[in-house]
Amino acid sequence: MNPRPRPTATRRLLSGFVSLLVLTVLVVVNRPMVAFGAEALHEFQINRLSYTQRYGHWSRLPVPENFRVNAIHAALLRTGKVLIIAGSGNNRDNFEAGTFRTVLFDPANDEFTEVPTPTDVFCAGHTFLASGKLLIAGGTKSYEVLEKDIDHPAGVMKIKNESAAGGPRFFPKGTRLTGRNGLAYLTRADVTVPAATTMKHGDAVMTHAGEAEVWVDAERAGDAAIVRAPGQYALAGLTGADRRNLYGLSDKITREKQEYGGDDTSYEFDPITERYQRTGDMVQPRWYPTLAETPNGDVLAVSGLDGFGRMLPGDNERYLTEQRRWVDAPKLKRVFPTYPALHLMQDGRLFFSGSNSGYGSDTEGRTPGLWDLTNNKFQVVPGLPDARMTETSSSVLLPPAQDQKVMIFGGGEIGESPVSTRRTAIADLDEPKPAYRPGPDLPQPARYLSTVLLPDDTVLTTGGSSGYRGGEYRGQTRSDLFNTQIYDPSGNRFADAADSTIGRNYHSEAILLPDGRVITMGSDPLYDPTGRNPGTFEQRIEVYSPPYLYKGDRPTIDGGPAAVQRGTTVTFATADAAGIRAARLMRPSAVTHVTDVDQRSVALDITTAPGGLALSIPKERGLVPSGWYLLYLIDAEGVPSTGRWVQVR
Ligand SMILES: [Cu+2]
Repeated sequence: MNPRPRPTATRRLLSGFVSLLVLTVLVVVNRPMVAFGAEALHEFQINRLSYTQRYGHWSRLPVPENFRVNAIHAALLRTGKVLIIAGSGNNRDNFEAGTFRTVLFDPANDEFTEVPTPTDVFCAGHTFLASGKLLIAGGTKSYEVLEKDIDHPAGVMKIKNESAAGGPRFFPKGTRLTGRNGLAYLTRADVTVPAATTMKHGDAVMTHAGEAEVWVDAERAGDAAIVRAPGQYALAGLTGADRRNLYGLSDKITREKQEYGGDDTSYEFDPITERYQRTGDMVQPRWYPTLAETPNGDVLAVSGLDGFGRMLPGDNERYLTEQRRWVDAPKLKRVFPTYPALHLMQDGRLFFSGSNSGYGSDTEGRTPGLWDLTNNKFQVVPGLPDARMTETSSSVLLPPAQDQKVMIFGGGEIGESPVSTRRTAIADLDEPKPAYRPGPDLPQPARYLSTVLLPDDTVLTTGGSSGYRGGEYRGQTRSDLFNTQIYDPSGNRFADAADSTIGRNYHSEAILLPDGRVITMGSDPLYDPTGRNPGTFEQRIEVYSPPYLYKGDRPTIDGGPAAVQRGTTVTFATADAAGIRAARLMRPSAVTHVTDVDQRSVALDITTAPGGLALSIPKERGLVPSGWYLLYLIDAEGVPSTGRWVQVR
């Protein structure tokens, strides 16, 4: 028998190619089966108890069609319901139609309800008051207008009134002003100009002109009506002395982009009636302000764009909670970028972590530091690595609040820059000369990372994207991050958690629910997955169950007071007293644009008491500001009870 000849190299190559071809055809034909198999295996793996005990578990929340909204703001009310605010939801059609949305989600029964929304609170600021009401101030008065859409040059006209005698003067929308160039400009809205005021300085009487600002648009389209120098404008229809006393002043009238304009409305959202209650208006209209609680229970509104889309030059204001009205805070003039993260510290100072979102000076007001509200002094906190990458970063007061450590996570360069960072850093503000020190890096560079304090003293970090608004990053068209990790301050390291299944970038939120789960919502990508068409707002909601929910029985809180005083010791009933390792008071989240200065976790000293545990409430207001908190008892395995609402006075 002749031995079979060895195939030539060419033949071998050819037969290998044929096998590969056959295999490829088989795989392609059966692709759905292969994919289905891989998916089923993945499903099986992520649902195993050994997996969920280590990494936790994500699930989708079924949201009825009519409750799907663009979640821009989220807060946990003391009823346990989640307030989800869209306002116009960054949608021009909604804005022009006056369609503003707010919904409530009750995690106890998965039910949604609609809340009437009186004005466009999109991009307002918010914080909880001692009463448990959510103060919501500012919002959107006008949408941006892009350069390409501007045919008629426009600008801000200041209308002056030099006369004290005639009282305030009203000019309807469409009032004409004529410039030295002989061209006409029309007011975009009604405007009332206050009368001049007079003041006596010795023998001399000083007159201070009244003034009001309004947008004007050139009557005529095209570049001819552009004005780039300050000038005076004559108001049509005036006679006699009015012609001298009333006039317009404008710095420039151009076809440049018009930014979003802020609103001055302010509300307290009542968790019991579930309605917005109007308060006094703000002194300044604000778009993208931060509302920061101060130790006496009043609130400071900081930064923002004004009614004409201009950065407020360090003008901040104070909400007098007792009087439900806003007043100017001229002694607290200080420049910050929009949505600055201002954390209330034990000594009553506000720590600006550096985190911010949106707009601001390139050079001024971006340095982290401690702001003393008693004298407007600012102590710089140095040492932040990647100091230019604080925009769209997030920061938290690490648990427990007594440690007085603030951690900053990720962030990007100013504006639409594609550059972002993996950096985290921690400032120990208890030190005499506090400074940032590097923390462990995030797995990927991240903007818009959601950071949520958990009852077991860890911090869940989830979502975000490496690129601007989920877009292009290092050659990839989309850059949403699905990896989730849990930071443990005691070991100063991240542990991997289960992957989320929905990308969350700009305009997304995550907050702790009373039962210890975390809800995530929102995301406003600039582009669709192809990177060529505009993106659509993400309206699906996910819920993450941390590993501690898979470790068996949870301790219970069986009874206790509904309200407690700072500096006192109070007894809560529990059958699990012997196994309890820690007790925490957690202030609920109120978050937008990854800015959440409300959430904090305060440690309570524990002693045994008949039928339960005696818990000591710290006495410092800067540590435990008045308000509603969730009380958690945590056992030796790190398993928390369900939160129980307690009002701290
Ligand atoms: Cu925004």
